[in-house]
Amino acid sequence: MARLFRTRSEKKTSLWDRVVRLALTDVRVAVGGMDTETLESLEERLLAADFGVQATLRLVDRVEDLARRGKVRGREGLRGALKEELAAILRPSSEAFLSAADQGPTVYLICGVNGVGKTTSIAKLAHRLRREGQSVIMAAADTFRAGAAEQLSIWAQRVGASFVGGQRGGDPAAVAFDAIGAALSREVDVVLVDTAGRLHTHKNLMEELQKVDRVVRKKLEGAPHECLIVLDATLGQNARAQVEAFSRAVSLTGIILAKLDSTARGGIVVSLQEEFGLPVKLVGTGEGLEDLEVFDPDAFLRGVFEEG
Ligand SMILES: Nc1nc2c(ncn2[C@@H]2O[C@H](COP(=O)(O)OP(=O)(O)O)[C@@H](O)[C@H]2O)c(=O)[nH]1
Ligand SMILES: [Mg+2]
Repeated sequence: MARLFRTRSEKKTSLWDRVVRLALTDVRVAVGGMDTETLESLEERLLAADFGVQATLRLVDRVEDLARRGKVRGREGLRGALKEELAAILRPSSEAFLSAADQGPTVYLICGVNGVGKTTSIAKLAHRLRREGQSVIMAAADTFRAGAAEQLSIWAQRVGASFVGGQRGGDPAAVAFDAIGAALSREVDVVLVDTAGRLHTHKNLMEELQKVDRVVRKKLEGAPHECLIVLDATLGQNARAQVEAFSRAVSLTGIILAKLDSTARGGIVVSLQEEFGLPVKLVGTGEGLEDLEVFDPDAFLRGVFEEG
C-alpha cells in the first residue's frame, strides 16, 4: 500500500512552486547574492531563515573552508558548495517514503502538541490514501479535548474513511486498540491514529502517549509502521524542544511539517534534519484537503537555488 508515496516523480510541480514561492522566500534571500564579501553575513542570513545553529555552523564552516583552500571561486562556486552541503543534510529525506505493512493493516501514529495541525494533516493524508483506492480508518485517540472526536469524524465522512472513537475522557489506548481490531476484521488498509495534543512538558500525557504506542505494538506486530510528529513550521526553533520531548516518549520515524505555507522561513526543514536526523516526510501547504505534499529534497534545493 501507500503506493502513492513511491511515485514522487509523477507528482504535480505546481504545488511545489507554491511552496517555493511561499515558504522559501527568506531561504532564497539567504543563499542569493552570495559572494566572498557576503560570506560573513551568510551565517546571519541562514539563522534568520530558521536553519538553526547546528546546520548553519556546518554550512558556513564547509563553505568557508572550501573558499579558504581556493577550491571554490566566485559566486557560482560558493553557491554550488552550499548546495552540495545542503543536499548532504537532506539526503535521508530522499528515501523518506512512508513505510507500509507487507500484509494486513498499516498503522500510523500521529502525535504533536496542540494546534500544530495533527487532525488536519490526518484528514489530508486519509484523502490522498482514499484517492489511491485505500480503505482508511481514522481513530480518535484524542479523548481529551471536547469536540476533537467530532472534528475527526466530520473529516472522515468528507473523505470517505471509517471512524472509530471512544467515550469523552475515555482511554485513548483503547480507541487505538479497537481501531486496529476493526481494521483486522474488516480488512481495512490503513489506520490513522489521531492523538491528543499535549504540552511536551506534561508528564502524564506523555505517559498516556507511550501507553497508546505500547498497546498498538501489542495488538499488531510491526505496528506502528510510522510514528510521525506534526510540527508547525511557523514555530521555527520551538519545534526542537517538541521533537526532543516526544523522542523521549516514542520512537519517532519522521515529521509532518504543517503550515509551510504560512512561513517564509523554510530553513526549519534543514535544521530538523541536521539536528535529529529525522526525515521531513510530508509538508502541509494550506488548510484544504489537497494541501499536502510529499517532501522532495531535490525540489527544495531547486527552489532555493533557482534565480528568481
Ligand atoms: N495555513 C495552514 N493552516 C493549517 C495547516 N494545517 C493545519 N492548519 C490549521 O491549523 C489549525 C489547527 O489544526 P488542527 O489540525 O486542528 O491541529 P491539532 O490540534 O494539532 O489537531 C486549523 O485552523 C487548521 O486549519 C497548513 O498546512 N497550513
Ligand atoms: Mg486535533
